[in-house]
Amino acid sequence: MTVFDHLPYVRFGGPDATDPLALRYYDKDLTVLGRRMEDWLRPSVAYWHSFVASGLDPFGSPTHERPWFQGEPLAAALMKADAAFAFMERLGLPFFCFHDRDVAPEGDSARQSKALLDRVLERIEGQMQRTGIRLLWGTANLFSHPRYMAGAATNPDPAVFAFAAAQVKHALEATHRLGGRNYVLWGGREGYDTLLNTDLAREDAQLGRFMNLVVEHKHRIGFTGTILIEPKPMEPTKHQYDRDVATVYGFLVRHKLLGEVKLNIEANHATLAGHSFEHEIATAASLGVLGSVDINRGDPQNGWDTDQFPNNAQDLSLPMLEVVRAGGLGDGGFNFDAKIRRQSIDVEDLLHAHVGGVDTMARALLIAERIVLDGRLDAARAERYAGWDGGLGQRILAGTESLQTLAEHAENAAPPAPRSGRQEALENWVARLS
Ligand code: XLS
Ligand code: NI
Ligand code: NI
Repeated sequence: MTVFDHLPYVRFGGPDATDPLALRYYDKDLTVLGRRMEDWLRPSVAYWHSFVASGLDPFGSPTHERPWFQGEPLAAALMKADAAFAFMERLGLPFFCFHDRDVAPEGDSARQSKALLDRVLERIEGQMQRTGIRLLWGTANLFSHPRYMAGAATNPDPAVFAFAAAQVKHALEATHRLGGRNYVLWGGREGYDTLLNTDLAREDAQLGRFMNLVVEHKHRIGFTGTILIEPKPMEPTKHQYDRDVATVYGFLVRHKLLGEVKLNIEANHATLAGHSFEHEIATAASLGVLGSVDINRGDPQNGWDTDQFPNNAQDLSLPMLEVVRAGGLGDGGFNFDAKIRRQSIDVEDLLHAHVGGVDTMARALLIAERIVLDGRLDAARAERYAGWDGGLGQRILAGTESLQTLAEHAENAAPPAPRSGRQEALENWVARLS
């Protein structure tokens, strides 16, 4: 018996359904632009937010009661695993994601922590086989324990680096064992709180070495999934080194990791970095490093990572359009890095949250489909750049023109006529298709 057993199995009911827990738009087998909806979205439940978060905030105690929050830690972890799969089975999404410390307790030593993790993995493996739910990605929690307060890979103490390396080795092997499709590195504490005590050059070198060690180990064990870095500009540190997509891209180039590592882009992290979510997805796609997405939303009035479930399909349609333009996420997916609010204390609230979230993504995908099928947006963009497809544009890009020849061209030609960017007309097209 688990606390989720009384919840209903979520079904597709269509837009006119009256059951509040029926899906209106997420019809997993529906063909959208030649692909099943589920294969576009590859939605995933985040173990930490759904089964570990307690409603604790900086001002107050936990508000969510779960039986596995108490008792002997290993027994509690096994109970949590059974409950998590009972919930996910009822929800019916294909994937989940976890940190090592979400699923298993930390032991007194690195060795004991690994043994505890292995013990819980057996249970999770059984549950995965029973339910058919797959692992989108695994990761290591290198930010909660006090040993990581000054960073994991970027810690001033190499002994902490070694501890983090052991943890990532175990978590990567656990991900491999469960058939995970990706492994995520989120550098929560890889940054600084003050420059007064921080050596930026050293910390960059340490982080680059760490990422290379992870990639080497991936190949050593034959893990075929993708290693992903998840950018975030701040919180918990004042400044995080993996600030945004462009910054991480520079890091990958600097440390020769291009082609080995892609990015996991989170909606709320994009906005914290001062970008739109669609900007971060489009940037990653244009640089060839789009890997996966952590889907959530922030709150425009709160300047932190509120990790709420998405509920606005129109907002999400432009990020979704960028994913569709990129041809999808490949082995990645949309992981609900989102949690229910502190006052949402009924277990049903967790199901409402996911049903609404996945329906919002489905609606956004359907809007993106209409935009693509309509074709005017892509046609307008292609037309805007048409000059670069032949003649002068192609010669410039091919490197056969010089400043000298271009100056001669400009001096002999009529001045170019400005053309409208047509933003309002394009916005109207999009709005009418939404
Ligand atoms: C926190 C991050 C975290 C990562 C996984 O802000 O989003 O949840 O996705 O460590
Ligand atoms: Ni995330
Ligand atoms: Ni986040």
